[in-house]
Amino acid sequence: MKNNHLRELFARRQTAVAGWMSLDSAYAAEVVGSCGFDAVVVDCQHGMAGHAQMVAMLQALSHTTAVPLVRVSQNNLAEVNRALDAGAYGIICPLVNSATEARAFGRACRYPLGGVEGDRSFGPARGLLVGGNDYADHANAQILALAMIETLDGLDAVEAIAAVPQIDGLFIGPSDLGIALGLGPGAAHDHPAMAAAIERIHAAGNAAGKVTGIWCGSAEMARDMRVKGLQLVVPGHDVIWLKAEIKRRLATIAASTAS
Ligand code: 3PY
Ligand code: MG
Repeated sequence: MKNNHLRELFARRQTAVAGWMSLDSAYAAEVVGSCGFDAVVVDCQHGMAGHAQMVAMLQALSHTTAVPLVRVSQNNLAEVNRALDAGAYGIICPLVNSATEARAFGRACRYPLGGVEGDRSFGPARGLLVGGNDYADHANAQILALAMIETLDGLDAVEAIAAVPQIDGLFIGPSDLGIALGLGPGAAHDHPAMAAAIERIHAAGNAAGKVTGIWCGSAEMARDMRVKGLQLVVPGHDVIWLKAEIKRRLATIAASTAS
């Protein structure tokens, strides 16, 4: 099976940088995947993509060097299986609130093979195409299962969640976590309560030998999180980048004077 490049980066203790798609466009995924990101996440929770568009976006990502990941809309065996069968090399699961929920999610990502406890059903239609004929032998070791910590319950249980064997890592959702902490969705990452929560989650990941990733609203936040040693950072999403560049261009033109 083709290696998961993210696992190679994590093993070398390098921080991976991922793009994030909220548009439901294969062409846009292809463009973002060609920009040099280590991975690209198709967001099926808050993004626009349904199943058919997600499949088309994973196909578009296949001829880029970015590892294709999917954020599913909920912790659901069928949805996780469909994204993996469509060729995702990793799943980000939102709103994981307990070790029990983390176990259900992690099991959804694993085949019950070789002593591994899993619930994944066999039928990796596109997984075989992108991974190779030996997909079943290696999928458990290659696929990444990242549990989102973004609620007070999740934060309280983070050490137990990180210890679940089927989970490869934690992924922080700062907007929901900011709301949970009473700071609102735009809370600064260096607000003391937010910084302490991020530190606790990162420490729990490290103690369990798991990676910790984080969604970031800006490149500056992603840079700061990389400096702190988080292993996966996401510097915003496609629509943020698009809007920012459109506004910048319009402002440049508006600042000019006609001669
Ligand atoms: C959050 O910040 O809550 C997220 O889920 C990031 O997409
Ligand atoms: Mg969230």
